[in-house]
Amino acid sequence: MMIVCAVLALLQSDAIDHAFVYHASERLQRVNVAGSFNGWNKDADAMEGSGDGLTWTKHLKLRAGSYTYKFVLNGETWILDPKASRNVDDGNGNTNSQVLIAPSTYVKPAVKGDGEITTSALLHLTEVPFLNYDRGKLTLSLRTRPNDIASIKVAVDGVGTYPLADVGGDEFYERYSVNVPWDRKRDVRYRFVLDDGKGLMVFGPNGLEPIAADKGFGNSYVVKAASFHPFVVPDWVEHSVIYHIFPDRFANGDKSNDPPNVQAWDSKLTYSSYLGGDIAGVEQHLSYLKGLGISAVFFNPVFDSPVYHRYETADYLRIDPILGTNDEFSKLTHDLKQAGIRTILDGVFNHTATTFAPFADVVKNGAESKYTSWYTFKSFPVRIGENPNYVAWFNYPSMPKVNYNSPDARQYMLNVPEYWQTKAGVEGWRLDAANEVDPDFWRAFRTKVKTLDKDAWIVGEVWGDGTPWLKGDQWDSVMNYQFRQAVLGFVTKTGSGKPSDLMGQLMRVYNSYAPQVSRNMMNLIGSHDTARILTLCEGDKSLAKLAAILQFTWVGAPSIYYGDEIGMEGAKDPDNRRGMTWSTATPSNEFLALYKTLIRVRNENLPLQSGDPLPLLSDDAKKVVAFARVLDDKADIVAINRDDVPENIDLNLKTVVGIPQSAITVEFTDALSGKVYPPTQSTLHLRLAPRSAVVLIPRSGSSLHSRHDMRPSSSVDLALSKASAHKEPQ
Ligand SMILES: [Ca+2]
Ligand SMILES: [Ca+2]
Repeated sequence: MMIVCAVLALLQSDAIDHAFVYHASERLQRVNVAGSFNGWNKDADAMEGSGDGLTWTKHLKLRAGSYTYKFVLNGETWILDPKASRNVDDGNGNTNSQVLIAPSTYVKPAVKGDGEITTSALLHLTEVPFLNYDRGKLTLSLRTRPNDIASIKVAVDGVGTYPLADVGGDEFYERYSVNVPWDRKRDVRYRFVLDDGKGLMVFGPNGLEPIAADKGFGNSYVVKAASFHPFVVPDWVEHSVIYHIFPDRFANGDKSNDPPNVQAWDSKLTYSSYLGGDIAGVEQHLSYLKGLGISAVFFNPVFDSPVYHRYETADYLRIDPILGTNDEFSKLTHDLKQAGIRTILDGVFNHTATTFAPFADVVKNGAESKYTSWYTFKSFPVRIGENPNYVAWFNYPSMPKVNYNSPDARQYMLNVPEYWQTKAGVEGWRLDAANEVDPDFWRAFRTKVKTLDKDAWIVGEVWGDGTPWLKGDQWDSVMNYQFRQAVLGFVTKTGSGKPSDLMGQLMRVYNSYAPQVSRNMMNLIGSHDTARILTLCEGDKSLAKLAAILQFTWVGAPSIYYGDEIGMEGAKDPDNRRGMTWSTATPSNEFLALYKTLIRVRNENLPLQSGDPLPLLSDDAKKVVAFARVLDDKADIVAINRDDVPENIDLNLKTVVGIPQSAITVEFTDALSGKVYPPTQSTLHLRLAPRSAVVLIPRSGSSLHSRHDMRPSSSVDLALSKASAHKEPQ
């Protein structure tokens, strides 16, 4: 309890009063401010108007950070702040005003070695992401003010002292981090030792103290081996490639189960079109899925529902008859499993359909129903229609929100994973609108799912930061829309196209989670909720391909939205949900060829699945980005030229901290072109065609050192001289 209070005090000390002010040119009835701090809710923060209705002000307590916002005039007109210091593109073509809230303690500039440390910025918690256990190492991190402290070490009682490395940050906070080997058998007692030029200071749970004031190994954090529970995520995910199927639109394998209002497969879509896709259709394309090399399928909802997208569930224990039967589905999942493909289902637990039996019972019996506690009714009888008299998702009358304070509702929903994991061997759940459901329900859900199958995967739908749910008690992963945002910013014509933006955002997202969670991310470049990648690239195939290359080489499990692998186009919903164009899924399809290569390359190379990311180059002038994926003594190297002209780059790998020397002095093969790069002692010369990439894979047994062992030294000299005389690849 005390620890919790201390943490709260620390976090609250960050809250800063900020006044949003808007000067109107004509009298307004009301003005609100909506932004990233209130979920873009246009009604949440009403501004206070002056008597003449011209000047509007709202004070908000915000934690230090960067926020985007707009003003909403008279409840309907969204405008930028005319006095904003900066307006920023959100990557989807929308521009918002941005405000940076600096902590109040930042008035004096930070300087390294001046003896002054901004204590309000110092933060360490004995939980993710400040403390994490992964692959035999304990990672300890400290948050500080940027450019403030000359050196930081962590002293581990009885073990030693380790220097922390700067692992990145933002305008306000820098993160320093170190890996300490830990066998999880002994307790770990540690504290941070800060040197800023006026004697060593100790930072621990009691705050910052001069080291002289410290008795013994006091003011230390303790991790008890016996009670420590590492955040373990299913290991198979990082080794997987996911294929995302929208059931009504993938393939119609059984015309006999089509709904009466079914449309032609290639017809223009509305928000209520049925095309008749079904389980038989997936079954009939099993060899296609297997041929792609994917290892998991994520299905959008498959349960009985009154709507084609099935995000309104009428029966959680029944496959929609338009798709097939429970037994057909169970046969499919087992056939998939036979082909090495796991099944992930879409769980819509936030709300139900109004035809779901418990809700329908309340509609019929009103206050007398035994199901009234399953939802939040404001009055009876139930009124389904505009402004319903019950809590509903976004106030949509067709989506009444489940009340998880009801033990009966909770019990029923917890039975759902049990049924499908047992019946059909389902191995993962994607949770719809997951950030809106009571976290207590997710904790119970996790316990249930993992008790049935400790390797089952739980991935939440969150479009932004997923850290609140990714500390080990709720989910394993999120749909990584932040990854998509970074990629779009790089490849689309409306994005900045800057390698430094791409790498900065990718690393920021990577660092915000525990490494095992980042490797477990569901990395997508499109979904049923977004326009397709090729359309966002305005039909420019080379740019869409670069997005795919990033998806398959960055940290996290790639998730292919059906049809992206054959270059399908589609603007936002409903156009992004077209029927799969099977006629174009041919060997001559250039996207299909690339995707198959990328899937194979990823499947065959462990560093691409499990390696740590290491930025190598972000050259904004050349528009070239390069990074490595380092695993043990191996490093795969990816370089991408976003520019319209060829670029030459030199990667001086020897100077990069974090790449083992043995991973540099090897022969590399570009997995995309097959071109071989002979071993070099330090610098890799690359000539990159316009809008192209190389994915360099070390050839096993090709290192200079292993050659040295086997051959006379002159061979090594020859290899070296070849490397130094090596002409740029054409
Ligand atoms: Ca300082
Ligand atoms: Ca059908």
